[in-house]
Amino acid sequence: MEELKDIEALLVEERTFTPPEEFVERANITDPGIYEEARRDPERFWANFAQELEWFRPWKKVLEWNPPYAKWFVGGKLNISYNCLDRHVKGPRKNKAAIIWEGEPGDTRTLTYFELYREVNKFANVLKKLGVKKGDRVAIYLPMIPELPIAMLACARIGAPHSVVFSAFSSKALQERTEDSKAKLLITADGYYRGGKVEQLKERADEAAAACPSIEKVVVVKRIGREVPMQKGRDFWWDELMRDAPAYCEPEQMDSEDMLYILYTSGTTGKPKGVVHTTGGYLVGVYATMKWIFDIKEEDTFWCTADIGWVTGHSYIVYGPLAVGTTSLIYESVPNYPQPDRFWEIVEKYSVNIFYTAPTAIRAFTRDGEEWPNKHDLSSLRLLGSVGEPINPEAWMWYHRVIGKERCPIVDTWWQTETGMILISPLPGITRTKPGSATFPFPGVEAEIVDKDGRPVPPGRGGYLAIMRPWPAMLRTIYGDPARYEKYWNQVPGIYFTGDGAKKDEDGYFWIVGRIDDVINVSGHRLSTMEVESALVEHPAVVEAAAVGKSHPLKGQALTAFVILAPGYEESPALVQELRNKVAEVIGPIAKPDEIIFVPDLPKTRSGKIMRRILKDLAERRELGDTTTLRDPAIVDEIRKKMGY
Ligand code: 7RM
Repeated sequence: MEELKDIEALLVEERTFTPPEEFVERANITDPGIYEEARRDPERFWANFAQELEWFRPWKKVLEWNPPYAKWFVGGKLNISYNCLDRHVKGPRKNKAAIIWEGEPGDTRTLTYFELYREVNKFANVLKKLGVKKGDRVAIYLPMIPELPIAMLACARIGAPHSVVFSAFSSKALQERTEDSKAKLLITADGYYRGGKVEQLKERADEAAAACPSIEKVVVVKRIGREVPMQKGRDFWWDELMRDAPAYCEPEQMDSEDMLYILYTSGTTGKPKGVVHTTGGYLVGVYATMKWIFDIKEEDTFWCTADIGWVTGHSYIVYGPLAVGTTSLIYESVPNYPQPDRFWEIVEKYSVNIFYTAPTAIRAFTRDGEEWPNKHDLSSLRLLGSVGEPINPEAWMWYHRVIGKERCPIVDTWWQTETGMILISPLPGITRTKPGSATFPFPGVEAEIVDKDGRPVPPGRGGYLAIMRPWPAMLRTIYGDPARYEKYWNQVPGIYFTGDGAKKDEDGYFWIVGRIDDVINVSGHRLSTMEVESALVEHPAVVEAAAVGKSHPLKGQALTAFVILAPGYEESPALVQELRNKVAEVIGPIAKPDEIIFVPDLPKTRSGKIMRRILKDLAERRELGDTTTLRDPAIVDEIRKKMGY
């Protein structure tokens, strides 16, 4: 409970910002009465959104709740690709831009709804021809190119759950996820651009495919046009397959509860969890939040800067934006290539109206200086969003002033891979915001700050962030591991424990502090310290390792690893490099520890449990908490001296 004390100590921000009048005048939702209305009848509230979508067969029951298992829109039949494409192609959005894409070198592609519809239909036929059937899993290891959403929507069209693996993850990470999902097809590319360099994606994909017997075929997109190894009979070029694919593929009539996708996310153990999302509830959840939180208007261009390899990209680059029929911008690469104003150049070039990014990016921009955004016309922007980690009030104020020119509301949106949709956020036409607070649960969502017994704690007190009733886009299980799913709900039966610590202030605003478990958040990327530890011990020089998160001014959190060396190994800068590279190889470069500290032993309790709280104090170089329960308290002093504080 020590972490919960820190939460209470958090400063309360006094500044508040009311939605600007000209924003409220046109906002999609402005009646605060909606919160009460949704509370009185949440099922009707969600059903109203569901009615705006197209169902092949209507649902019989909105919610069936047998804790911890929920079914939404029971008996309903629909197809999410039909709702994202066919529904729009039938009307005036037919030739509206669905996707505007910009590559790192500055090449661009625009796909109208009709063009995207045709590509998705064709690729759905390609999948069928390659033997993919309803229920088969498809692994997608693609960079941020239009073929990624095309592949996802094609899978959804034929009812084959996709498992997208972030393209910056290593081949081992891809392998581990593919072994778990037992995907039969893998879709990848010849490479992609990152900071002026070409990433050799195909080679990484090959390593994983060679180790995964479930993979029968591999489809390769030409992004770069470089020579890559192609295995005869197994590997096929995307463009060649597409050439003679029929232009129409009948959408599969999916049950509301049929699986849409698996997305792996870090938990507290070394093994990532395959979060399972289904069709009907997920679509309703992302559709509703798109409409009300991002206040989408017909003429808007919406840009979410996340990678589609993370849930933010699934819900708010692909499914949410296309469900509401907006124009979704996709950019291939990093914010600072070739210069720190790349994002602002893109906002100006395409006249972006709604911009959704992560605090880590905002903090980097504040460092680069105001001159970069100030070079560009940002007057098209009308709404800003933040996601992935707590936004510190200073970054919030900078975002508000320098990017939003004090006219754009900011929506700080709290959610998780597991929640599928935003659950806590301002409604930009209603909510008076406070910098650093995600404000209130979305209507129909019941969130609380509770103690370990699930009892709400008074305002100002730190506690666990919990969701008190099911919501439509919630995860349905962990793929192949229902026990791990049940854990979310086991602490107090029927209550979903998020793993985050938070508090409410006197006005009922939610302040989310971050994880209270061993999950950390590096630059908005969710990682498990256990995964990093198991990567380190794969190196022969390492006997034991413990990794903890420490606060970092740009990344939010960074990793410090404490390592016990095997006999015969000496510490050296070269070894530090080797260990960092090992982590990059096993997980990906984002997981490299900032700091590796070689120690003779780790602080352990008498029962041999590593005391992470003390390691965190050490990593932060602060006063150490109680060390009396340690088996060998002297070890801590030794480590501290070594760290020079
Ligand atoms: C969408 C996403 C989830 C974890 C979550 C939090 C943290 C996300 C916010 C936030 C404070 C926010 N999915 N988090 N958004 N913390 N304010 N607005 O990030 O599964 O990758 O991570 O991220 O700790 O539990 S995720």
